[in-house]
Amino acid sequence: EDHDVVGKYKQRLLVVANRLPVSANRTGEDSWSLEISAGGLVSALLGVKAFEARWIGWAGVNVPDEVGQKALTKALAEKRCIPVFLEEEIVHQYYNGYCNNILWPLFHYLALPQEDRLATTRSFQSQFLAYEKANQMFADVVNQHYEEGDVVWCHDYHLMFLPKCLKEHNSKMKVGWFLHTPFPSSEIHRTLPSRSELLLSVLAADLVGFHTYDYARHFVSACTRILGLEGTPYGVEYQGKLTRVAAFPIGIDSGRFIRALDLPQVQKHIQELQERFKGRKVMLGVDRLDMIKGIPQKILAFEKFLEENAYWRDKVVLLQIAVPTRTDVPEYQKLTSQVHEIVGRINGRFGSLTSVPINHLDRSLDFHELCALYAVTDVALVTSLRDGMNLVSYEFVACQEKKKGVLILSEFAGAAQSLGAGAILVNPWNITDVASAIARALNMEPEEREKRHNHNFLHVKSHTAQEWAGTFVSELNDTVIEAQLRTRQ
Ligand code: ADQ
Repeated sequence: EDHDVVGKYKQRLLVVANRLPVSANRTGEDSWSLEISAGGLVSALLGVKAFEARWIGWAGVNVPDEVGQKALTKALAEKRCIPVFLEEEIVHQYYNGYCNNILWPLFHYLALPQEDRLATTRSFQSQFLAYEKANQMFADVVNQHYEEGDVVWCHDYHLMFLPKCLKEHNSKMKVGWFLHTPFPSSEIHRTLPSRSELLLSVLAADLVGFHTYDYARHFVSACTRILGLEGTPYGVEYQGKLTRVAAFPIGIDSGRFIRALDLPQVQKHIQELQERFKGRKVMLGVDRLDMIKGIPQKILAFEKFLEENAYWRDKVVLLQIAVPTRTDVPEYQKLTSQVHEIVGRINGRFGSLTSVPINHLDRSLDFHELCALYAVTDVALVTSLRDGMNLVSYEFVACQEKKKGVLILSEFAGAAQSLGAGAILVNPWNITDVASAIARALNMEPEEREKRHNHNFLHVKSHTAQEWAGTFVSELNDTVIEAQLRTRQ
């Protein structure tokens, strides 16, 4: 299994991420049912045929007993997944606390709410200790399974401490780290009490990757200003070695979306949707319900548009699909009720007995429904306040070969760097700006729509997730070889 068709040895790739790409349900004392969740990362790595990938991560469930742990480990092995078991208290402090309450808002330039600020400052130290401890537990599992020659690819802000733990154990291990969120300006990173520890640990990796050149530059400035290290166009000099820092913009498995549009069940959904929204233009938002996605701002901008454009009131509908996440965090509960309140108010104000301007759903859609929805949309609205990349904008473009609809895209999403020329870029904080972008998109001439769509489609089709993963891993291999050559010289 570690050889390809011509019998050539395939390099093993250990992908370490906080969550395994499966959801696990316990069905008995020693039995589990597993479902693979087809996220972007999974399809990206499925496409990388040159490597033999294994996943290491937390299964998202608390398994305190040994019988359960053994059974889950065995079931996961069939899916090439290796679990890291985390106790409930660690999950609370490391995952809910340090990762989601501190790093996530900070990396997205979102301030903590006033009343929580002091509480967070107080719990900071214990949460950071839990973060280090959890990262060490991930490292222990990697070390157990590592074989010489493997490539270890660590993912995201949950595991910034991992490269250091791994290299301390085995300095020869090839270690890469990739951040899926933005890396903020060094002035923001400076406010973190553990600012230096995190940077030094990431620098232990051989290759450090970000979605955009700006994030990479912010990281290098943070190393220069906070640690006093020397930055070069290639990376950062640290302990006599160069840690390579570069941009690797992610993409999607565009073929999967394009092919899905021809499936009979997707065609059926498309017809139903077209029937349901006949005579009206469809505007679409698809987001995890998260502060960073700017959902209330988007809906307020839509309200402003309706206020100013009476003509469009019964001719347009906004479908906002917001899948709830982190539902046990009070901030997220507050956001849900805030969105419900605004939607209710606007529908009361502009709705009629037979139709409402906003259809808001608090759930996720399955892949086929999602593709159909993307295909019937006239205008997609992505108004993230900050977003590492934003794959929804890519998925929309992939499904628009027939319609050639318009993408309204936040200038604060990483995707603005790649799809900016085809999209209408907006500042999501300025609802007047977004409202006029909506008017412009709905009135856009077909020739201009086509030109803009073609630009974006070409990009989405040629910059795939598979290519992203392949480039990162081969660059990691090259970086290590170059470093070895340099030490020999
Ligand atoms: P996310 O913040 O989750 O990812 P995004 O890149 O848009 O954001 O990916 C979301 C994925 O979930 C998409 O594939 C989308 O189809 C799916 N999804 C979202 N809402 C859904 C719904 N209601 N129903 C069904 N599916 C839904 C993080 C970073 C991003 C970065 C990615 C990848 O925050 O900036 O682009 O990682 O690196």
